[in-house]
Amino acid sequence: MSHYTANLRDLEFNLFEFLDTKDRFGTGPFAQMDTETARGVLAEVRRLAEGPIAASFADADRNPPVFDPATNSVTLPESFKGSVRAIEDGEWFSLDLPEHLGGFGAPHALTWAAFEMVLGANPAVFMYGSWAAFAAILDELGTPDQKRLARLMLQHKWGATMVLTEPDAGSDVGAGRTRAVRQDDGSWHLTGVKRFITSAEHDLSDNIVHLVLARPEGAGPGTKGLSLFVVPKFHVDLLTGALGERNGVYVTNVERKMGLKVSTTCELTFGDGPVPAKGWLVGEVHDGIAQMFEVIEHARMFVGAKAIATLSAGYQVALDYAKNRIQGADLTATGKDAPRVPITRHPDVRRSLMLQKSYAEGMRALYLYTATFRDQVTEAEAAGTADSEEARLAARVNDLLLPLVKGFGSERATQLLTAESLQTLGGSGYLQDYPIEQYIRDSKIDTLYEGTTAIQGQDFFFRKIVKDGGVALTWLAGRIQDTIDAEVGNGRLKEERAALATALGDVQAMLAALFGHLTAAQEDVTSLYKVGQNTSRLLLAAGDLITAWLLVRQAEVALGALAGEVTSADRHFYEGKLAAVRFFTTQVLPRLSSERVIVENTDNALMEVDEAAL
Ligand code: ST9
Ligand code: FAD
Repeated sequence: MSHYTANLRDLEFNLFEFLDTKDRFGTGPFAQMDTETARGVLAEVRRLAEGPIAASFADADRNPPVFDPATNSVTLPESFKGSVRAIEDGEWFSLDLPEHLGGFGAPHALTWAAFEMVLGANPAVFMYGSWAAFAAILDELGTPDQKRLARLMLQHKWGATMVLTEPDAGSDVGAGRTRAVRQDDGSWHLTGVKRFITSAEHDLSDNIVHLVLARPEGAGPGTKGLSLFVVPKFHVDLLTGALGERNGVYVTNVERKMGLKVSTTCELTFGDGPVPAKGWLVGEVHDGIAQMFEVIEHARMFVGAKAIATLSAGYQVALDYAKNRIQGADLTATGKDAPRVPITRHPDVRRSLMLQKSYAEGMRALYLYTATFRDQVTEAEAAGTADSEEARLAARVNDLLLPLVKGFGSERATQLLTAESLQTLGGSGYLQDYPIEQYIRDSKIDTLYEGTTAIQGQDFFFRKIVKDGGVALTWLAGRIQDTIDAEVGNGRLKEERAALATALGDVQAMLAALFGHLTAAQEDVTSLYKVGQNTSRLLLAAGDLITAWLLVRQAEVALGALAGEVTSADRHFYEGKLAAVRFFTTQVLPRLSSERVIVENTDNALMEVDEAAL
C-alpha cells in the first residue's frame, strides 16, 4: 500500500473553483491546456505519485546512495531510479517548460498542483528532475551556445545543480571565495570548494551541468562581485551533443544526513588537479547574483510547496489512523464499560486534526495563489503587455508572497508534522512502520536550505516591503479589506470576517512598530536590532493572516456550492471548508494579538546581554 495519498479534491477545488486559474484554462498562452486536459494531467500525476513514485520512498531512505571516493562517483538505489524513470517516461518534467522548449502551455498553478503530488510522494524525485527548469533558465539567460547546451540538457535529461554555498559562505553568499580566471579562448578556470551541493553527483544521467557562482579575478567583494558560470561535468560537442573530456570538477564528499537521504548533498571541488575546471560566463555578463536569483526564486517556491505537500501527506496518514484507532470512551460517557470510540471523538484529537487540516489546505491555497501571479505575468508577456502596471504589480505580489511560501510554509509544516501529525498516532507514530517519522526527517531541511527562515523574514521585511515601498503589501492588504467588507456568506461567515479584521489590524500594528524602529535607526542605529528581533515573527504572523484570508474566501465558494445540488462527497468537502475556517479564525488568529504586543514592546535588553551569559 502506498504511504502517500494525494488530496486531489482540494487541488481541483483550488484550480477549477477557487482561483483565477479556472478562467485561464484553454486561453491565451494556456490555449493548449483546457480544463479537461488539466484534469487529465492531475489524474495521471496522482496515479504516478501514489504508485511508482511513492514506491521507493522508504527503501531509498533505508538504503541511501553510496559514494565511492576513489572514483568520485555515486550509486543511487535501484528502487529510486525506478521512481525517477516513472515520471521521466511521461515527460512530466516538461510541464513547466515554455512551449518553444517542448512545454504543454500549462499555467504555473496547474504545474505546481501536479508537482505537489510528486513532492508529497517522494520529493527527491522532483529534485533530481529539476534539470528541465535549470535548462529553461539557461535558455533564457544564456548565449547562443548556452541555449544550445540547454536544449541538449533537455534532450539527454542531463542533471543540473545550483552552486552557491561554501564552508564560510552559507546565508552570506557574498563571502564566497571560489575564483574564476579568464582564459584566452574566452572560457574561465574555476578554483575552490563548494559544499552542500544537491544532486552534484549521481548515476541517473551521463552528464551534469553545474550553475556556479564564482568571483572573477579582480572583482569586488560581496554578492555583487560574483558572476555565474556554467560548468559541465563532461565537456560537450555543442553540434552533436557528444560527450568529450572529463572536466576538472569533482565531488569529493557526500554528506550523511538526518533525512532526505537519497538526495545527494555534495562537496564539489573545482580545479584541484591536473585538469582545470572550465566554465563559461552565463550570458557573457557579470550579473551573477541576479541571474542566480532566477533559479533561487523557483527553488524557494519548490521548498515551500515541498513542505506543504509533506504536511498534507502527514495529515492524511494521521486522519486515516485516527478514524481507525479505537481508544478510550467518549468524554461525556458514564460508566467504566462505556463503549470505546475512535480517537476522532476526543476533543483534543479533533483540535489537532483540524489544526493540521486548516493549515494544510490554507497553505496549499497560499502557494497556488502565489503561482497565479506568475500566470498573470506569463499572460502579459504573451499579450505584449509585460510593461503594463498590472503585470508589474503581479510580479511584485509574487515576490512578496515567495518568502511566505518558503519561510512561513516550511516553519508551520515542520512544526505541525512533529507536534500534531506524529502525535495523532501515539507511540505508533514513532515507528518506521508509519511514514511520519521520515516525513519529519525529510522535511526539516525545508526551513534551512534556500535561505533559512531568518533570511526569509529579512527578505520579506527589508526587500519585499521596505524596498518595494509597500506597493505589493498595500495592494494585498486592500484585497483582505475587500473580503472583510464584503457581504458574501454573511451570517455564516460574520465572526470569521470579524476575526480577520482584528488580525489585519494586528499585523498592520506590527508593521507600524517595525517602521517606527526603522525610522528611529536614523538617530540610533541600534534600533535596527529591534527590527531584527521581529522579522521572523512578522513573517509567521503575515502568513497566518493571509492563510486565514484565503480560507475565508474558500468558505465563500463552499457556501455558494452548498446552496446548489451537491453529491454527498462534495457536501462533506465543502462543509470541511466551513469547519476549517471557523477553527482557524477562532483558534489560530487570536494569537496574533499577543504577537503584536511582543513586537510593540520590543526593547534591546536581549542585545545587551553579555555573550558569556547566553
Ligand atoms: C540551496 C538549494 O539551498 C537547495 C535545494 C536545491 C534543490 C534543487 C532543486 C531546485 C528546483 C528549482 C526549480 C524548480 C522549478 C520547477 C518549476 C515548476 C513550476 N529576489 O539584499 P542584497 C539579489 S541553494 C531576487 O544586497 P546581500 C539582487 O540581485 C543556496 N533577487 O543581499 C540584489 O541586488 P539588488 C541557497 C534578490 O547582502 C542582490 O541579490 N542560498 C533577492 O548581498 C544583493 O542583494 C541562499 O538562498 C530576492 N529575494 O546578500 C542564500 N534577494 O538589491 C540565502 C537578493 O540591486 N541568503 N537578490 O536588486 C540570502 O538570500 C541573503 O539574503 C543574500 C544576501 C545572499 C541575498
Ligand atoms: P549559516 O548561514 O551559518 O546560518 C546558521 C544560523 O545562523 C541559521 O539559523 C541562520 O538563520 C542564522 N543566520 C545566519 N546569518 C544570519 C543573519 N544575517 N541574520 C539572522 N540570522 C542569521 N547550497 C547550494 O548552493 N546548493 C545546493 O544545492 C544546496 N543544497 C543543500 C542541501 C542540503 C541538504 C543542505 C543542508 C544545504 C544545502 N545548501 C545548498 C546550502 C544551504 O542553502 C545553506 O545551508 C543555507 O543557506 C544556510 O547556510 P549555512 O548552513 O551556512 O548556515
